[in-house]
Amino acid sequence: MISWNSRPVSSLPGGPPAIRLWDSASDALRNIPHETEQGLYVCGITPYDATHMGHAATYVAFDLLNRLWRDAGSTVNYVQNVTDVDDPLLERADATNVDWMELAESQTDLFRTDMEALNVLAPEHYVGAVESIELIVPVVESLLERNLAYRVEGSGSEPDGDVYFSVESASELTAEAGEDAWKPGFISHLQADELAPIFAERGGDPDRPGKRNPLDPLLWRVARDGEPSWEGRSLGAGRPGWHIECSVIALEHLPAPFTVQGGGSDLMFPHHEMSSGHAQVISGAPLARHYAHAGMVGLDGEKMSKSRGNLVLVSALREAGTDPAAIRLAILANHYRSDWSWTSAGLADARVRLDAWRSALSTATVQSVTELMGSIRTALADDLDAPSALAAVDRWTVDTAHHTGSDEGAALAADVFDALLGVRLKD
Ligand code: 5CA
Ligand code: ZN
Repeated sequence: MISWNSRPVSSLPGGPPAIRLWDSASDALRNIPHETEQGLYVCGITPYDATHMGHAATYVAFDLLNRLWRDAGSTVNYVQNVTDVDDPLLERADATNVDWMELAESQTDLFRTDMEALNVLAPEHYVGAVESIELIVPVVESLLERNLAYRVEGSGSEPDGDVYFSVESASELTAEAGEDAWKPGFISHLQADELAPIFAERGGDPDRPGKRNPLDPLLWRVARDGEPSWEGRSLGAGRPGWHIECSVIALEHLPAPFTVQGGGSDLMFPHHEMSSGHAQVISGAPLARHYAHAGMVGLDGEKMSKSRGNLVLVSALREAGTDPAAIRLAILANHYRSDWSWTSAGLADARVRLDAWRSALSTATVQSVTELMGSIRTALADDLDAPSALAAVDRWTVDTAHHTGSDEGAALAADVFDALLGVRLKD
């Protein structure tokens, strides 16, 4: 699938200190060792109501990591998927009486435009679920052959043949991996009795008759009338489950284990736990070394989501004339791991801040900007602490207010804000 266009990133003198990032699986800050190539997989959108501020915040968070790694001299292999066929997308298409493919294409297009406007660097590989089905089918066949998956008989209106992943068989197989043994709960740290209700809320079907374990997730859904389906060789016609999509796409483009698997905190369980479980039994290695999650963005105290209908869309703000750099600054004023609410006051503060930064360019000297660059790098290397980085820039605008700036200072400042924070002060 085509991705979007990234603006070129200027390379800056020097580089950041050692990078630390919160790892949800170990529930601790962990050093990310320097590597010539870093691998990043961030779960992409299900394209039916893009791009709300929660999506935007998650992709801006991982964009900071991408930019910081590049600043450290690494190349970054960034992979992102598009869940361009799944139940919620089909349900929305049905409810609004539009063709599901047109809905997916138009929403993916809108997302690309929003990402470009927000100056989010494009992934190296932007991959749809539909275009990956031919890779997914043999993987599910092999899981069946290895008894890590099984077919469920039909009951009621459900046909025979849906394929499920056995969490128990996968846990047993990986048990000898010691610390790396896989089991549900390893990222989310949810207790055993909390898993099934959350699984049900997030697309799982714990009560489906015939399953060996309520938490077993769907790998292949055989064709139903009125639903799209694809040729599935020995699986029969159907479509893939959600988690296997991300496992197969990640393994196709990244070596296991790659550096960071990312997404919003709503994906820890079941999505990231199941997709890494699939990947671990497929490849024999854990999927990633770190699991990083962005907090949930709400509106007036509620999680922002399509189902609640309380969305603030990037495209609507852009159409109303909002500078995308101000949207980005409003996001960056919150630490990526915190849950926070989008407010018009936050956006108004970001506009004031952006104006102040723009005015300060005329007072920038190479020396003051070089010091500021060090502070921004230190803040970002400490678990992507953007609010501290923004505070350092604010202090710099005040401290240098009476300086006589230089063209070189102004150019360096613009490059620093763009390369490290993705905030463009000039076009
Ligand atoms: N297609 C799947 C991932 S494979 C999916 O979750 N799609 S999504 O459109 O629902 O979300 C896209 C990304 O935005 C995910 O990383 C998700 O965790 C994140 N996200 C969704 N809602 C919010 C929110 N309210 N706040 C922050 N991030 C969010
Ligand atoms: Zn995913």
